[in-house]
Amino acid sequence: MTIELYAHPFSAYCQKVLIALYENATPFELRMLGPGETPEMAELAARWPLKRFPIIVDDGVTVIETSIIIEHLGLNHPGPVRLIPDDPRAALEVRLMDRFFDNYIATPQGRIVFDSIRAPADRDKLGVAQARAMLDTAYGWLDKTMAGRHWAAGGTFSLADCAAAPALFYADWTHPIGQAFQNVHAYRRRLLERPSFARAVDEARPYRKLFPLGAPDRD
Ligand SMILES: N[C@@H](CCC(=O)N[C@@H](CS)C(=O)NCC(=O)O)C(=O)O
Repeated sequence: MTIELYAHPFSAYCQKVLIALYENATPFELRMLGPGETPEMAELAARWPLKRFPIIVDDGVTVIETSIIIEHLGLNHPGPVRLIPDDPRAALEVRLMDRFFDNYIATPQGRIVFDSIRAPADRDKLGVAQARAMLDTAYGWLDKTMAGRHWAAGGTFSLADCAAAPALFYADWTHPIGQAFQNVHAYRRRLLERPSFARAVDEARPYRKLFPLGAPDRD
């Protein structure tokens, strides 16, 4: 049975999974989410009441959470690109970097964007300031960590790079990466050149007007 992916092409976490699917040319059927209360949205809610996306349905089984989805794909639909190394210690480093990008880049980035679409009276000034400070600290740590590295966890493209690509892509739009962090800029450029991510970025271009802070005229 074909994998069903409930997703939207402009969503950062959906792009994380799309990269993994494109890396191994894994066949799937897109169940496009939104806008509004579509049947696909109702199916998502029925399968995962927290309604975070993407999810996949593989042979009738619902798989949630992007990192788990990518691990699931590696176990059940392996291809030539192994996104989790076989060596357990190397895999641990990949999982660490994946957590870093989700928790300390994508999460504060999302907090700033979601705050911007609230009514002015509901905005969280302190929360946004904390999110911006977290991004600056995370960029600084990443800049040191990436010195001498090509991909996030070393030599080969992995789950961590699937997480990094959309997270850094949108984070730089939301809270620009400082010029001092040249290793991060170079890594972000490498990610944009990776065909799997370049494809996800291209497919999302028609939706750039949805970016609440105004998409910059680049990338
Ligand atoms: N930890 C989740 C995060 C997924 C997530 O937050 N997805 C966003 C779309 S990029 C979402 O569902 N947003 C809707 C919402 O927050 O209500 C994962 O890795 O799958």
